[in-house]
Amino acid sequence: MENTAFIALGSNIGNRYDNITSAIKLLTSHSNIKLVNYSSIYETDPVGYEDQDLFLNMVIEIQTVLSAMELLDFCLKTELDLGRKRKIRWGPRTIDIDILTFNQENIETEKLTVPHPRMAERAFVMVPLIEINPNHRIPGVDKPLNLLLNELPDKEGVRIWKRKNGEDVFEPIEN
Ligand code: A4P
Ligand code: MG
Repeated sequence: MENTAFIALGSNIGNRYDNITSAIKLLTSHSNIKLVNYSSIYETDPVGYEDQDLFLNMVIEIQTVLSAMELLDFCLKTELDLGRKRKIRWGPRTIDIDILTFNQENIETEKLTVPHPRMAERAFVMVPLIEINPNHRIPGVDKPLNLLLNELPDKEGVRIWKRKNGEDVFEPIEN
């Protein structure tokens, strides 16, 4: 699987933990997507629009033979699968799946922008990303991730919710 992608997951409607872990299960059920690393789950204050519930956010690292566009399509399909499942009860926005980086590529099409244009401004992305790969490079951004995070105003709004390694261990997929 020659391509490495970092993917951000977020949910603030319904059973957030269920939405996030179901998304990971669905994504990695694809025979051409392999989960190689995942962060803890963080509970985060909403950014952008205020009047909504707290999010759960995390970042996963995958390897894939899919192209970036094929990966996006599968992410969108997964969003739809999960959104549809809960549409009646919870409304359509149960899960957000964003491709943060795809190898070290810069991609700019109508459907896909990689690296994700807002990732470096968002503590809810940077904190879990740094947890799994502190040396990760965002193409086009020279600063190390921890220096970027230091400059962000909303980092207090990101709190550990379920630790990857600790008493509160969780397994997003069963092997
Ligand atoms: N698209 C383009 N580039 C990408 C990419 N790199 N990854 C296109 C994924 N999709 C990408 O996405 C709309 C379209 O973006 C897709 O059809 C795809 O072709 P969307 O997820 O339906 O729309 P959106 O959620 O309004 O946009 P986006 O950019 O995902 O939203 P944001 O900016 O990520 O904001 N606060 C907290 N604490 N935690 C959160 O997770 N999330 C948001 C969503 C706001 N505030 C938040 C959080
Ligand atoms: Mg999105």
